[in-house]
Amino acid sequence: GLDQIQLLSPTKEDLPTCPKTSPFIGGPLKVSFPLDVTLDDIAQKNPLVQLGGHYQPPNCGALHHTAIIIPYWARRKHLHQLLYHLHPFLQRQQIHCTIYAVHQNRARRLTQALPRDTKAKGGLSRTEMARITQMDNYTFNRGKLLNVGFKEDMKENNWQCLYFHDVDLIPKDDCNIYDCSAFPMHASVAIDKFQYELPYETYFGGVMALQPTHYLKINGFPNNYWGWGGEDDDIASRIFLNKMLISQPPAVFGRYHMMKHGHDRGNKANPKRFHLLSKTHLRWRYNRMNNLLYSLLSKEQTPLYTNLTMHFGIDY
Ligand code: UD2
Ligand code: MN
Repeated sequence: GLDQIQLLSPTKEDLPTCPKTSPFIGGPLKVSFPLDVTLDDIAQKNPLVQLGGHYQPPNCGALHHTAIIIPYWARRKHLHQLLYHLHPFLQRQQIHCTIYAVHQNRARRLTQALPRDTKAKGGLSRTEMARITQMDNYTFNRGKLLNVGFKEDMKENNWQCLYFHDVDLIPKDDCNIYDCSAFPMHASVAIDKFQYELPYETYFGGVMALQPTHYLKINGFPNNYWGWGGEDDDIASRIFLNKMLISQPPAVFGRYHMMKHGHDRGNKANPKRFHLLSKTHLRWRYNRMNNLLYSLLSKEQTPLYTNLTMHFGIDY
């Protein structure tokens, strides 16, 4: 209600609320990529974006309060291109928002830093080795990054809507409004890489939007998917297990361009993902946001986004 909005934007209380449909949104977008765009260029083009990548419409009280959470690791070019497109897009939608890049600190492989004589003494057992490999923080963990993103940005603001957003997806239509609906939403339903179709029916990868209540109901995201794949299907299962449905924007609006990329180092397909997925119904209550082990190494407010860097511990 109105009280909540005033609480979220205390300085805007005498402004009229923004119209239901922003007058600035157009239709389909031509997505093109300027060469070598720098953060300074983007900041100059978006003078109303405040430190930390924060924005609220200057002339009306926003109807939507959305945090954008981007799991991120060594994709600087993609991040810059995404910021270049996303900031003006969100401004045209008159959304009050902050963009957070949740960055996994990539430690030097501990296995390389082991004392020289480890091998001489007979080496490590396979289990010890596996434990260390996980602990070295080298393998990417998208579920966990998203959990940290949720926890940290809710400390800053009472966000009503959370967009969990792959760094390489650019929205291609202004009518894909970045607000939330009654059910968790899968926004990236039509990606050019998949010929603008869902690759399979319960597919939930790319960009998803949840209200905090949805997130809490499903106990957050899984922390135990290391490497590529499966965590998005796990999240979809959690939603169904909690008797919610997944909503979608109309396919003509939910169009995205995926920037080209190969498989990243440290994000190999996780061979355990099918096994883990078969256990979601048993484990979703325990593997969750509450037993999330991490330390926040830094929180940096840059002109276009808030950067959260964390180091992971192991949890199960
Ligand atoms: C698909 C899903 C994605 C996720 C993933 C499996 C789509 C459109 N997306 O992505 O949501 O479920 O499968 O884990 O289907 N990242 C980095 N640095 C890395 C590795 C990953 O920043 O080194 C981040 C980045 O935001 C990236 C995301 O993780 O977009 C997903 O990784 P991906 O793009 O390599 O995998 P993809 O496209 O198969
Ligand atoms: Mn991708």
